[in-house]
Amino acid sequence: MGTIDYQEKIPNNVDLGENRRLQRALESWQPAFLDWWKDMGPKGFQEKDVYLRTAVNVGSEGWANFDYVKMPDYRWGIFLAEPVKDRTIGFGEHQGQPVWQDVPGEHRSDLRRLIVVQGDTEPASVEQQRHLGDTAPSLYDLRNLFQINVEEGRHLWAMVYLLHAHFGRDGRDEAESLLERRSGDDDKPRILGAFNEDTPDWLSLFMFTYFTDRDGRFQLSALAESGFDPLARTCQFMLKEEAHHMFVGTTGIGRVVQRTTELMKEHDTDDVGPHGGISLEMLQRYLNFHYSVSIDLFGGETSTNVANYYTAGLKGRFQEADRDDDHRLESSTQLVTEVKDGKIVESEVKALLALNEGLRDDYVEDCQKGVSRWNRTLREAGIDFELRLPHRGFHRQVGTFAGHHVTPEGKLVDQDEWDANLSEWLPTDKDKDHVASLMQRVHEPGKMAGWIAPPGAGVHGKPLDFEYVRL
Ligand code: BYC
Repeated sequence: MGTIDYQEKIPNNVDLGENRRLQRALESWQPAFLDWWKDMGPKGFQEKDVYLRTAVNVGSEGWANFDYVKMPDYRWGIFLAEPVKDRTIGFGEHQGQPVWQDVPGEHRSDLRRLIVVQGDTEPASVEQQRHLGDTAPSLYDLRNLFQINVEEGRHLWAMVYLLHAHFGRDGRDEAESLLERRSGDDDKPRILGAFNEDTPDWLSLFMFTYFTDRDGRFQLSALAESGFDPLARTCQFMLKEEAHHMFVGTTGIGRVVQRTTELMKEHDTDDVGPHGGISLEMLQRYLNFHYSVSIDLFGGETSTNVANYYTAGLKGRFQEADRDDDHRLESSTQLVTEVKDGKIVESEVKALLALNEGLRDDYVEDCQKGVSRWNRTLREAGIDFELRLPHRGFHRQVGTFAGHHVTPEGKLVDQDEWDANLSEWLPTDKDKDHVASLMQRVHEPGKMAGWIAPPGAGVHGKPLDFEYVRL
């Protein structure tokens, strides 16, 4: 496995040097990317040394090299997982045929759309998180934030490479637009809903990395099955980095739960707010919000778009190869939950149309694992409270539930009942003010803010009081 040449302007394992036209296109995009990073990347800290992981090759040894780097000097490279010899398309009407190394003309616009939607989320998340460095609860957390940010930047590079290498002029235009849209902007917002929401505090960041990055895991896994091999291989490598982002979410929320239980016991109260903590009820409201905007990211319960993507061999299912069926789904059906005539019902639909819902099912099951783990912490502390994923119809903006009011327990209610209970279900202004009041920066190595417990271990075998960012 070749080590990436770090003297090159754009480190890569795609033989960029052999393709002068492509190299020039990417080199001309690079300054625009750096300008965007300067304007929209992490605010402050750009001149500081951060203990970061950088990919130097895609092998098991080389993809995680740790050292101090200043963020603007991070080498955003283009890395595809190693090709699988004689790989064939695993599903849809082209099943069994060799994978494509070039974009098939008839699937060009669908593929471009999928790549653009994926690419758009990456800079969006960096924009959403850009102010969080100011209020990091520890140096360890600050470093993790920056690790995520540089890697989301690299994931943008990954999609821009595909656009430049395979979509000609249109691809170059799309790559420019990826740097022009802005999270939350009224005139030129990011494409998907969750990526226009605020991430104003670290509780939101942990929820985002638990729930929204996990959508990334499932979407990338579905694209990693693609018959368009460069997309599949790109996503396979991105998934390795994605695991760390979800780890930050899982352990971040776990540490908040831990600290809350300590404060509850110490002060013999559920109301830990006055003691500098985040109550379990408040945590549940944040969870309800982030879960609901994240399950919206899977699209409608039934979708002809997704049926077309699947049949064409562009986007598969999570762990497609492990599924014991015909991988064409032309005659199978599936039950989906829908709102019909004012009721929540199960309807049988063609399985092909229900693939978004199928991916959402896999996602929901995975989300539950962390929730169960946090509940174990509560049980072990003798606390009679369970965190829960709300019903999937709760607070939805996309699909069958949009425009309906569904309680976290799954009951359809009218506007009045919804309004009367909203402050129990979603973060209130008071909650947000309280969480904001806790966000005080802690920059002394090894020290933690009072609302969160320390992590179980440091990064890459380093101790907790290691100077993860040299301030
Ligand atoms: N917000 O036919 P439908 C990540 C649109 S996260 C706004 O049901 P489809 C990351 C939809 O585009 C992973 N609009 O949708 C995480 C369609 O519009 P058009 C990102 C939405 O096409 C953290 C219309 O509504 N990757 O990597 O079946 C940090 C009809 O909908 C939304 C991908 O998403 C929404 N939530 O499925 C950093 C993979 N949902 O076409 C990174 C690529 C739907 O009528 N994308 N719409 O104009 C896809 O596979 C699909 O585009 C979607 C939508 C699953 C998103």
